[in-house]
Amino acid sequence: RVLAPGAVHLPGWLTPDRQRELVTLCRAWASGPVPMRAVTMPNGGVMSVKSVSLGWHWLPYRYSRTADDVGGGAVAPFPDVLRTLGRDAVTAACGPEEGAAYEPDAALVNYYDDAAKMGMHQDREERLNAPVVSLSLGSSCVFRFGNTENRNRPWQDVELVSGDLFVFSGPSRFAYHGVQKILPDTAPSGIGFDGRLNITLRQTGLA
Ligand code: MD5
Ligand code: FE
Repeated sequence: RVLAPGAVHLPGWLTPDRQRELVTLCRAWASGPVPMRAVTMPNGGVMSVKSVSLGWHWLPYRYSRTADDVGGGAVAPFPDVLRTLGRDAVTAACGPEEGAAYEPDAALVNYYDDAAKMGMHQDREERLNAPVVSLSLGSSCVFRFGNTENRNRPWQDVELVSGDLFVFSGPSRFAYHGVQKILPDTAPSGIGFDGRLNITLRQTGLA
């Protein structure tokens, strides 16, 4: 479960009930003030992943309180349910002291259809090295956990399954990573949607 120092994978951390509760919440967040949509990158490419943000709006290479790519709507507030979930997740992965200190203020909900992927990248828009919490729902994926130097080898390919928690902290916080492929027809029965959802919690260090 520890892939590298600070990179902790806890399979099946979310109970089936908790998974369904989060799917319901994601559905509501996806139709909030800023709808879930594919982000356009500065080079004009459109991401195959669709996303919606809470707390701070994620845009390529920056955070904003407004969705400047889709008409400037105000981002929905960061919900208490995710603050608590984030502390519980960091406690489970890193211990109670790190868990209690965790103050996530941004959530990014990513939706992958069976054809969507995410290329190798670092999450560097945050000003702090607080942990990133990743929760997977729906179909499994092949997640590529790389190194902190570049997007090339060495990497480890890990299957992330519905209910899995992954926490990236300390020396693994700024590792390169990506989603290589979605594994069709792998969602637990009763999850209530096709494809994969990933919720990440972050502490931006912004005010
Ligand atoms: C996903 N999302 O499955 C992943 C899970 C993203 C993104 O990559 O940027 O939306 S989060 C994986 C992650 C986050 C922060 C650091 C590291 C991995 N890491 O150091 O490997 O949709
Ligand atoms: Fe990322």
